[in-house]
Amino acid sequence: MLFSELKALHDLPFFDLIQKSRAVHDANWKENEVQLCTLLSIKTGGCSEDCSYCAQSSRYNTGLEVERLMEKDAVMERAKAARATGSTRFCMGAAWRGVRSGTKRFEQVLEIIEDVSELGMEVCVTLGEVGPDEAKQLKKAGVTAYNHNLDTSREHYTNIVSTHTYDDRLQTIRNVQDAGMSVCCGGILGLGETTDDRLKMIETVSEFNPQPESVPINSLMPMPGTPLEGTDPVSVFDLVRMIAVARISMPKAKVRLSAGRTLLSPEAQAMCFFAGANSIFYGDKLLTAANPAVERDLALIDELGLSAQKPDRSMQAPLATDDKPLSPCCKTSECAS
Ligand code: SAM
Ligand code: DTB
Ligand code: SF4
Repeated sequence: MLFSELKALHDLPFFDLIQKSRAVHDANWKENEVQLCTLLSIKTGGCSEDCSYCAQSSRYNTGLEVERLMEKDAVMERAKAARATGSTRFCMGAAWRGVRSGTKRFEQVLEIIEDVSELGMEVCVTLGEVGPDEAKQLKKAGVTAYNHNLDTSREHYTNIVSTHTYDDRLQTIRNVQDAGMSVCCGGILGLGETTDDRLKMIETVSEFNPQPESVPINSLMPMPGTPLEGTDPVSVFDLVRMIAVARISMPKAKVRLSAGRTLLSPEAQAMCFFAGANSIFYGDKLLTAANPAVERDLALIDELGLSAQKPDRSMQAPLATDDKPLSPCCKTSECAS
């Protein structure tokens, strides 16, 4: 959806906007379901990149202990525990700029994915940049979706990260889609961006062809020691508006109410679900930061009469439509399309 259309929606009176997004939600998501995704950081800290929101960048003194890639058995234990609490999607994250075929660590990750995908949950990974070969191997190993966020608008991105570019991010997304994997792509609110930056990010993501399978909307968790420590929290109404425009512009995508739920009351979360969010990160920890306790989430889900969405291991990636070009890629001269 184009920026001008998103802007017009966003600027509607609050109730008009959420009425519209609720109608789109009801037309596309008949059941009152919420997807429960559990995160695990399989490689924590020591990252070469300088993303100014991230506790895992080696550029900042965040007090985080750097850890090696987890052993497969330890990951399996955590995945089984997540399944036992009712989680339907297991998302493994690594603090890397990216991965390369033929390296030991990539081989290890592929082995982990192969085993985790036997457990019946959807398997998502977020490992940073991947090329066409890596993307194909990840799909073959059993990944159902690849998470790679754009995080903010192209214009604001350079204020947040200097070690890689927006085009690098787009190229990875395109590689993932070309390999036939579903893309999970969203952003963070609260990085000092304007409302227009937020809407530009939604424009870029919603204009992907095919659209993403899921769209995480994170609120910044201001991590001690990062340049964004001490940043003001995002207003609940701004968050709900962004969820609503994401729902309207990407009717079939799961819209995930992601990082930052510890800062939200149950009533604020209920408003997010009403506006079209239908997925959460579930489990006491995100990657390094806190998340609401499982018991509290289950109580909220029960209170609202929601139920957990079943996993779809045979999930087909959304299909591209013929009437518009495929998702953009890096646009450099070496790149053919
Ligand atoms: N290194 C990989 C990458 O950058 O794509 C994967 C891991 S990275 C931590 C995944 C995503 O977590 C980021 O793109 C960002 O959206 C989110 N994230 C990281 N730190 C955050 C924070 N402090 N608050 C909110 N979201 C955060
Ligand atoms: C996403 O959009 N949010 C998740 C997941 N994808 C990888 C990560 C949130 C991280 C929050 C900060 C932390 O735990 O360090
Ligand atoms: Fe590294 Fe990803 Fe954190 Fe950026 S967001 S510093 S790439 S782990």
